Amino acid sequence: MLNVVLFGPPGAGKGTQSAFLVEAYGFIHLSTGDVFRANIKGATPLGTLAKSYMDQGQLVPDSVTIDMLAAELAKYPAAPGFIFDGFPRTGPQAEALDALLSGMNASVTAMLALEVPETELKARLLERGKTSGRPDDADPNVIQKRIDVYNADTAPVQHFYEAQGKYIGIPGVGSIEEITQRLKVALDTL
Ligand code: B4P
Repeated sequence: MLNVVLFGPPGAGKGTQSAFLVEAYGFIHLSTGDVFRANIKGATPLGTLAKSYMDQGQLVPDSVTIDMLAAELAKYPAAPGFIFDGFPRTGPQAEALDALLSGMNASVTAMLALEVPETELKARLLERGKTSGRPDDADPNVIQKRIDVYNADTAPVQHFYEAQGKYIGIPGVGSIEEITQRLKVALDTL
């Protein structure tokens, strides 16, 4: 069972690439951003809480995010493998994921990290903001905040997986198809 963390800054293409990898490998796709947005759409208490952080470009608190991820994982006791998109984003989330998978007699196989320069990230997110209806893509200040939070809180998670020999960097600039191909080459070595 392959369990892959797809990592990278906001706008790196995690959600975009996950869709192709699910199609090719049959992973269960768990995107914390998607679950939060579904809760916002459904006007649940979790959605109201998450929105107050997401609209400011902040991370949703660890306790809330970890409990939500645990509940999502529990829905798939017989999964063929997971692709984690947007999780973990902090050290405590990375530790929680190891513990949760260990409880399922499983582990993270690898972290595939999409590497994209900041100028490209900003351009992609602003472009998506024209049509996505996502408040966190519409405001350049919020985009900058998301990138700053990534650099401060999320980028260090790379070291957690490097220490386990599980980090694989993937150049994330190029056509969407080219990047899918790079990810598949990396996955096929696992
Ligand atoms: P996410 O939903 O994870 O979103 P993201 O970081 O914006 O995006 P992603 O990298 O998936 O970008 P995409 O493929 O869409 O997070 C949103 C918010 O939720 C966070 O800021 C946080 O508040 C909260 N949250 C989520 N998880 C959390 C957690 N674990 N803990 C705490 N809070 C959490 O690509 C972006 C754009 O680029 C698209 O328009 C796409 O078409 C384009 N694009 C993709 N690949 C391209 C390419 N190769 N060339 C050109 N454009 C490309």
